[in-house]
Amino acid sequence: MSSTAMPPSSKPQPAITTPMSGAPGDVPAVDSLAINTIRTLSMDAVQAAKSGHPGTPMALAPVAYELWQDVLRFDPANPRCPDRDRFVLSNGHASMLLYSLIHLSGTQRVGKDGRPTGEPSLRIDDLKAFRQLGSLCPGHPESHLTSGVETTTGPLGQGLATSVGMAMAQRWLAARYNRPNFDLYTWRVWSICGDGCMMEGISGEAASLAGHLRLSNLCWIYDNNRITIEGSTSLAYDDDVATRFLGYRWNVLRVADANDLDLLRRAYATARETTDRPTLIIVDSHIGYGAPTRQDTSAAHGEPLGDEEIIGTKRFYRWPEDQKFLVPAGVRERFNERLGARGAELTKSWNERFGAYAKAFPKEAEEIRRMEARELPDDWAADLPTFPADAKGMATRISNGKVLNALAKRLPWLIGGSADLAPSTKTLLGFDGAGSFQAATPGGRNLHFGIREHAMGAICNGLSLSHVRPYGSGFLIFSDYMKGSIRLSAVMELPVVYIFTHDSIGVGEDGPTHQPIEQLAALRAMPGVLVFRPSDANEMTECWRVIAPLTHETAVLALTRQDLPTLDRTVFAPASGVAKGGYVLRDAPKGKPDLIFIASGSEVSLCIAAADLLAAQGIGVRIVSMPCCELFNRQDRAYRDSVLPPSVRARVSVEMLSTFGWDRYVGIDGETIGMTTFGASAPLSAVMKHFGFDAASIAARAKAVVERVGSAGR
Ligand SMILES: Cc1ncc(C[n+]2csc(CCOP(=O)(O)OP(=O)(O)O)c2C)c(N)n1
Ligand SMILES: [Mg+2]
Repeated sequence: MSSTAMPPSSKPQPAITTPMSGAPGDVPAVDSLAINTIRTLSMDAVQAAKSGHPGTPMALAPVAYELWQDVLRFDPANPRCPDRDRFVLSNGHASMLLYSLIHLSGTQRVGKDGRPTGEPSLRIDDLKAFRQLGSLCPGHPESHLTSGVETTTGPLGQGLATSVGMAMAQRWLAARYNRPNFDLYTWRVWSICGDGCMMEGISGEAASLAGHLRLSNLCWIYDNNRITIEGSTSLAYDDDVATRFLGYRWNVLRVADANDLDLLRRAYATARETTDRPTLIIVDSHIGYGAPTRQDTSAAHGEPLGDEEIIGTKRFYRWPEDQKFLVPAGVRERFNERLGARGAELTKSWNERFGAYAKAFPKEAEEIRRMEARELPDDWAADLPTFPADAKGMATRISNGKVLNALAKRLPWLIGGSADLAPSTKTLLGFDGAGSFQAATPGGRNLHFGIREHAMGAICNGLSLSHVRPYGSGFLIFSDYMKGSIRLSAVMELPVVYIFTHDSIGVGEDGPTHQPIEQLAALRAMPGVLVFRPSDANEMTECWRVIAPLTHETAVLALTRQDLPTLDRTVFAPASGVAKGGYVLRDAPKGKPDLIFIASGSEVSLCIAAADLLAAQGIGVRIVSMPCCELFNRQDRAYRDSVLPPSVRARVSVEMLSTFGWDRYVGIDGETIGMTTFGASAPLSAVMKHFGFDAASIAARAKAVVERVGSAGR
């Protein structure tokens, strides 16, 4: 199919109510007016901000308009209706497209409880404040900020992968909660994306999984404009995208002209009618559509058009050239008439469906209510295990598996899996009925992400945005592969749980490529993330006691491959100290300690052994277990000082990872024992000995600190 011919730059200026320029067929005048309103709002906002991306909203206005007005089941008056269709703008730089739609549709602002507040989500003044400090229209859409934005996008490809998580959530929720004659969950997911999203590897990972899972509730709309920042895509991109997606087992459609509402409508209908696979619609468009000199150029991508170009473009749209942020009469009403009317039906039908459901299935309805509110079942902690003291003990990956299973039995919407490492990460839910999530069994609670870490993170985000409680697991070293997704969990304030095992050079034989060094420090540096590294099985349980109730924070667990002793809590302090992030695990036998060891995870038991050696030499040691630095930092000064008294300056931190970040705890006189190089491939004990992680070496270094700091420092 061929594209429409391009507009000449010097058209006469007819009246504002004429049909949309360049649109084939009969587009009602009011619809062309609405489409051009989206375009001009986008141009004006970017110009006012002196920054942003005008060209893509201009090109995609008809694509998104047709989708929202004719297809999307979304109620602007109730934007969190649980059974709404999800719209994801994966090319987040085109944010003004979404903001314009949210504004024109009269989408309501919702409160923390998800209920409409009676206020509009975005007023015209918010659009005028695009990209300004504190604005509800930030540079890229942020879901925790702006009602109507389903997910934060901007890092290209993330939105697409997140949309797969949303589609999986629909499948899972439908399988668990729908009943004959009670189709509670029926939503579809529509995502718009560009060349950048297509080029990023994460979209390939996600598309591959979506194809495998036959997610026919998913449709991606690819803006095939052949332009990215550096210029034509011919610089770096020759994929035959259609063939690629056919290979992923998707249905592939083409719309040769982004202005052809009729073709778009038919493509959307085909996507909806396709029941055995996801759909990709490849839409040819012209970035900066209508701009006299910038159309089809990368100059339309990421900078304001400039006053002169805007005048020329408005002339082409037959728009009053001197008006800014103009919303002609009839446009908002048109949204009410179409999207709004359908949306009201959606809310009404949901309320009726859910009301009747609640009568027939009160237990399930109560589950849904709690899930939507991010509340836990009353008895969620009933089966959490306590582990008896055991010198051999078990790896924290093993104890985590036990705690996770105990929790999952009581928290039915806790679902998750691994990037092909469940036998190693021990995250499989093994109880009867847990099942495996597959196309034919979408109620399964064990997800198989395949070897796709980056997409796994984004899919977890999509699941979490849909209010199921997800976890994803893998090796700590490969957290690097999914950092972009983890970061977005935190930015969106989502309580996703990442379970990373093989958390140190203790991995042994696999060697430096598999031995994390700087990964934990990087995760700890991320705002909004709580990083837990428990030191034994009982701390493991306590970690989950903190993690399960989280509603707005992302959690990371760093767990060992190797066994760790289960401490005798009649000798050591209770593991409930985990809730404070760090606590005195064992104090010096009498009075003020000569030395404080601060450690996490596997190094805690190492410090106990070193402390015993030092005790024999008359050095009194306090051992502080620090499973979660972020929680410890939140405690008041009195508590922190009680754990790390300022007067005790001989302090040694021990972690078989980067020492980065420990200085703040050991202070100027202390010492950080950790890794400053990559690891080595050898059996565990040889690696530990080689890098000085044995009790005798640690004790010797700690003793030197005590001697150096001396009595003056105490
Ligand atoms: C992961 C990632 N890398 C780089 C960028 C910076 N970036 C923003 S838009 C863009 C080009 C995108 O091209 P395309 O998706 O074709 O968008 P269009 O210009 O057609 O709207 C780039 C490289 C980004 N946002 N995310
Ligand atoms: Mg492009």
